[in-house]
Amino acid sequence: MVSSNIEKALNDQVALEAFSYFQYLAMASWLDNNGFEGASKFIYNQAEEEKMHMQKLFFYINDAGGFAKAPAVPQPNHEYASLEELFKLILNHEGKVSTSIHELVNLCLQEKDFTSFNFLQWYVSEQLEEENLFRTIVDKIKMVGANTDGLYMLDKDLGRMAITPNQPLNSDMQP
Ligand code: OFO
Repeated sequence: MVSSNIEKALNDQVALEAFSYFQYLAMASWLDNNGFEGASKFIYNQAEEEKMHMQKLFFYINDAGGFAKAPAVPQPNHEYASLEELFKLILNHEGKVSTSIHELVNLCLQEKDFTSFNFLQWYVSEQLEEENLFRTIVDKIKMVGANTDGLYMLDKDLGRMAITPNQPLNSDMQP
């Protein structure tokens, strides 16, 4: 059975994953409204992944004898200066999510809650993948710069990744 400390920390993580879901939904909408159809599909897909992360934690809390609580979620940002800014914000946000997961794992070790520790290993790996994925995308966006042909191809590439999520960016970006 989870301690009250760990129950609270897990519920806080539910809230952070829920915020990620709504933040990515807002970003996907901005992308859709600004001509980035492929990137929009990709980020809608990521939003769905965040919802799954939230639900997986939510169900675990009750399975482990705690009480999962549906969180209040802060208003996400709706406006972005550019594709580059948006993806840099995601990379930064995922870094914060990783820190939060690592603190949670550390708490489990301190309290010798090896069941929750084991459960959270999936999130540790998932965060490594996500940070790596978004770092690659930010690097590609920087590489393309203001080249409109390059941006067009990158957007198409991101759209294809929405169909097969979390695949490495392939390099057929040249027209
Ligand atoms: Fe991408 O944050 Fe969930 O875990």
